[in-house]
Amino acid sequence: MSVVGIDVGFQNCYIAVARSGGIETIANEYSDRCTPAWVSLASKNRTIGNAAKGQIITNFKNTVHGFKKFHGRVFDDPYVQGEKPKLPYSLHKLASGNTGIKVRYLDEDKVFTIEQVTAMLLTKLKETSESALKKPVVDCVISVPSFFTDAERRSVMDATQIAGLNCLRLINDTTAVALAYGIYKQDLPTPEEKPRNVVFVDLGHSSFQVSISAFNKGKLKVLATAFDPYLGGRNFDEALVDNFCEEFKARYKLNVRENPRAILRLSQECEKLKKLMSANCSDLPINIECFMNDIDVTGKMNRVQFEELCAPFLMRVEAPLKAVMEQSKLSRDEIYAVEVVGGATRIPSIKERISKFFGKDVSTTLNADEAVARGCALQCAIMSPAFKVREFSITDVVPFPITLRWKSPTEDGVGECEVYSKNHAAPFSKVITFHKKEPFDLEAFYSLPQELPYPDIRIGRFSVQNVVPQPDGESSKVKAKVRINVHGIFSVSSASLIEKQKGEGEDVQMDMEPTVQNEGRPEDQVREIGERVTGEKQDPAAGGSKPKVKVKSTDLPVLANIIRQLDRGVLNDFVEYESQMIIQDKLEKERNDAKNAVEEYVYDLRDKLCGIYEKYTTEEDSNRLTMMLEDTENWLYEEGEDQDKQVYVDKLEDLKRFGQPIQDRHREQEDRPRAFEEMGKKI
Ligand code: ATP
Ligand code: K
Ligand code: MG
Repeated sequence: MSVVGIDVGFQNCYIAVARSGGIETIANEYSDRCTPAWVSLASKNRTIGNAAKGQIITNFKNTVHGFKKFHGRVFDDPYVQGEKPKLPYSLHKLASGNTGIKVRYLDEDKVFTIEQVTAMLLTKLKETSESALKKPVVDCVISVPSFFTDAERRSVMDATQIAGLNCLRLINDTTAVALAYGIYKQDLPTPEEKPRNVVFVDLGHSSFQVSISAFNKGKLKVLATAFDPYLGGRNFDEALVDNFCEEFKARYKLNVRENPRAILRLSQECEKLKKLMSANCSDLPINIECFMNDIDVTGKMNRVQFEELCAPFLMRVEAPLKAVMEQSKLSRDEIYAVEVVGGATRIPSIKERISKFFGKDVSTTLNADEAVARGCALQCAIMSPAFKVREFSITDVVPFPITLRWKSPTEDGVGECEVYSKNHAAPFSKVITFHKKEPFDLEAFYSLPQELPYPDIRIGRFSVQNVVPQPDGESSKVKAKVRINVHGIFSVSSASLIEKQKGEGEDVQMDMEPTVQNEGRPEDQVREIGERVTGEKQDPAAGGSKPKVKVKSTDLPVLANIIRQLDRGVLNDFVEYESQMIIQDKLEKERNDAKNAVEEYVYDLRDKLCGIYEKYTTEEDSNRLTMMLEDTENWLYEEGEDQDKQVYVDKLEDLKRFGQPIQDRHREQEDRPRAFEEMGKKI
């Protein structure tokens, strides 16, 4: 069984695996531990990761990047609409209203869902892990931003399924970092002692996340999370791009905005400049040759100017820090350390602001790029029975409060109950008791629209079916179990109809503590019952003595209608289609390899015919072969440019029929003296 952790970043993805020596981050075929979150579609295949990024200038309309935040979003979402003009590829409104991506693939116009695009990226990451581990990879843990909602998380889960992965847990970025921090610490307070509180800050390319975790030996509890989902390194790049667009307009009369290729090149150069400014205070140049209309452009900037330009973004650093402290109710001197990760925390002014806010230096003891992936791999190791690792329990939090609403025979016609408050422990299950005579719907939604990263507060509708009155016509007692699962996803996971069977002895069935909340209505008595869930294992914490009544419990079907979720049938089609695309890529690779083999043979043999093979062939044969090689070379550039694999294989065979005898004669000669030597040794 594989133990793999994947950090799927907006810009950069990292993979960590558990091996006998511990956790290590692995490199891809470019010896790069970072795989860019880029996917490029073409007429014969897809390229993903580093190779896709290389396509950006030549195939920009079909090279997709910056798509992470389209998960769970409708096309009309303000964020999606805001991104649209900035992207070199096209977005498309799907029939469901969700965001799709429109590209040319296999010479056809094709719309992919965001789940499919992320699945392509995951396929690449899966293959990279498989070649490092030299075995199939299925089980994994994947990170998501702590502010990802249900719709976003479900969408990522669907992507993992399309890619053939079994995601054991979607873990929040900062929680993965907390695990990577805590698991090796030998000096954590004992469970009886006051915990050690550590702040984790992750500023990536697209978002800013902060959390506080309380550590004791063998466990961590997230106390609070806060975020700015729209603040990241990309904002700084964009500010630089805007700045130079204006400057180049004034100085060179260039309308850069109208040229997507130029914008892409400028963005790349601006990102480089931004990184250089992190290490350098002085004026730094930006030079782009043949930028537009054959004009070379130059510009410069220094850190002071940069900070001035980016002041509106720098100012946004403090709010989440303040929010997380307020929620945790800790004072600053109760904070043991502030650990920063994420590429954009390398901007000196960001670090300064964080350190000024907490009144202490920030710690950079974790690898800023790899900590999330390492945390994911650690979580995967903990959950995998195949791997021995120190027990470490994680309690995460609910980022946005969740409310349930249902029809009720009260004056206002609705019953409502906030089932999860902000920062409620997760994963977590609760049981709510209703008194109903007929099937009913539970509408789940986020209670605080202003906190949500998008406008649609709905989560879904859960229909509790087959509810009937008691034989005496009274309401039946219905218990509905609501749950935030290990991925941070909400559901009404089950329901049952409880019939009391009077006078049939005693038995404890109600193993939970009733009455946290009681609306006091005759029909809908809402009772909230706490029940901790650790992973998949339930912890029957409640208990105690209760009135013992024999009860009969009948499971009721719950029909879930989830907002913005991919249709399950369609999801299965996508699983199938992804494997077809994988095969297509493999075939295309084989075809290319066969073509390259012909090309290599031509060059190699031609060289050797005038060199080491010269004396093993006649001049006539040599001339004839040279002609053949030249014809083949020309053919490769003309009608041989784009042929089936078999054509190349046959071509190579043709050439070898003439080349091989020469090669054999040469080898024979070469081997003869060596054979004598060997014999000599024996004697
Ligand atoms: P997200 O977490 O938002 O999904 P990500 O995980 O892909 O995004 P990271 O890899 O953590 O993001 O960080 C990438 C960002 O960090 C980019 O904006 C990059 O330009 C920036 N960055 C990396 N190194 C430096 C540096 N030395 N100075 C300034 N910025 C840097
Ligand atoms: K990353
Ligand atoms: Mg990240």
